Amino acid sequence: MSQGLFYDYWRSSAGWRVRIGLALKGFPGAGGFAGPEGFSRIAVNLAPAISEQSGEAWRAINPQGRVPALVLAQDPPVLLTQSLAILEWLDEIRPRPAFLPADPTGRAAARAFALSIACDIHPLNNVSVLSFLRRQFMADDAAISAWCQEWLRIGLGPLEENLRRRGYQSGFIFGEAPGFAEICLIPQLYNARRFQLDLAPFPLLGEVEAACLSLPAFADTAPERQPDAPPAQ
Ligand SMILES: N[C@@H](CCC(=O)N[C@@H](CS)C(=O)NCC(=O)O)C(=O)O
Repeated sequence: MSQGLFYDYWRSSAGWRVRIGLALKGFPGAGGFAGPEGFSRIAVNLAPAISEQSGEAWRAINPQGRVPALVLAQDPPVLLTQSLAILEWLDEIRPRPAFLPADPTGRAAARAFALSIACDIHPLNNVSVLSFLRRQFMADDAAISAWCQEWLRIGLGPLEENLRRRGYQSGFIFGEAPGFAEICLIPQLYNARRFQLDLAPFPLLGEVEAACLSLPAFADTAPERQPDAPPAQ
């Protein structure tokens, strides 16, 4: 019997946030395998040709249709959605290691960094948004790529500047350990590469990424390591 079900998709960057969160908090199974102390991971296939997110079976569980989601094994079962709400919940049920700095000002800054990604960058590159651009405005691959790169550049630039102004040189952003900011940033940089954005103008964000990917909680939960990822070519 696991703690519940974790609905995810290998290439979902919001899902990767929760995989990292579960791993940092020491829940077994965050890398994609079930365990009695962890969450059993169930893949929802978001690939355009399959679009399980629009299917009745998944909508009956999560009316919003998005991943990630947790269904806690309680009576009755409890649905948790929205990656940042799930991360807050994880931080509340297992306070160590903390996802936020101790001081209120640091907490606000770390939340702002994470929200810039989760609210201002990620939604514009989402599957449903890109599908609508193709369907409604006949956007081809080049147009989709230009769209994604534009919003990524506009979003990542101020985050690079944020790090420069705080005198960041290496390691984690808000202390000795990764938290909300890094958990949102690393999957977003993965997405940026997927959309062929040149990351050379963001060297400090690259430093944060290197520090994070040296940790198993980030490396072992990477998209390609998930059981529903297609085999490497
Ligand atoms: N704000 C939500 C975003 C969730 C979300 O949009 N997930 C994407 C995958 S990364 C999704 O399910 N997309 C389906 C769609 O766009 O139809 C969160 O942080 O959990």
